[in-house]
Amino acid sequence: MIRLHAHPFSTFSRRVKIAMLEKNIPHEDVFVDLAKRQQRTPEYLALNPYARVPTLEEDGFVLYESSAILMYLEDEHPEPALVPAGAKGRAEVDMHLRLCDAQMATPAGTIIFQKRFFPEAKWNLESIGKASAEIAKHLAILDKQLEGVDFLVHDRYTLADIAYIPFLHFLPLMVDPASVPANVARWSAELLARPSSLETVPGQ
Ligand SMILES: N[C@@H](CCC(=O)N[C@@H](CS)C(=O)NCC(=O)O)C(=O)O
Repeated sequence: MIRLHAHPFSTFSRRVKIAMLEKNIPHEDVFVDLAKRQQRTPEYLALNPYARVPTLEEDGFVLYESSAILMYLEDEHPEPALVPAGAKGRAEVDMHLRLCDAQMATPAGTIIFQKRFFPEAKWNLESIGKASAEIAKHLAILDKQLEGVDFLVHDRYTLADIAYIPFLHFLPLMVDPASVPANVARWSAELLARPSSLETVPGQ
């Protein structure tokens, strides 16, 4: 049985949880209380020495880094496929996973963390403004890639889209909603409306 060590507010945990729901993979959720710094207990550090969630555990096999976990789940539970068959489709999904982490997750983290967990008086507006500009630049690139298609890779719902869902959820916190380009807005609305997205909406 798979155990998924995660936190419901964690964007990286949410993408794994969504893939597991889409693939209907039986698993046990293990809540890691980040607020109580449970990720730093000796027991958790023995599993994941980087003290982060998510971590997947399956019969003594331990894996962390959400993108690696997503690819492992795809290989072990290929139906329904969330990666197109063949080297090119797989490489394109991999490319988008990396770009999501490099161009979206990093600046998104700067904004989401401050706006969700700190009072407004403590926000660092300079870092938020810089992160927001980086995200806007990335959204413009995604918008071109989404011209005339519903999804990022081969016009099919894949892990590439799933990786973005937790960040798209917070788009209104990160950029002026009126400035979100049309194709990204359409894509985001479709992704966020899926049952697996609705089931994993983070609380307040
Ligand atoms: N690259 C990692 C990032 C994981 C990550 O940063 N997780 C955050 C929560 S979203 C975390 O565990 N933070 C705990 C901490 O920094 O103490 C992945 O893809 O899994």
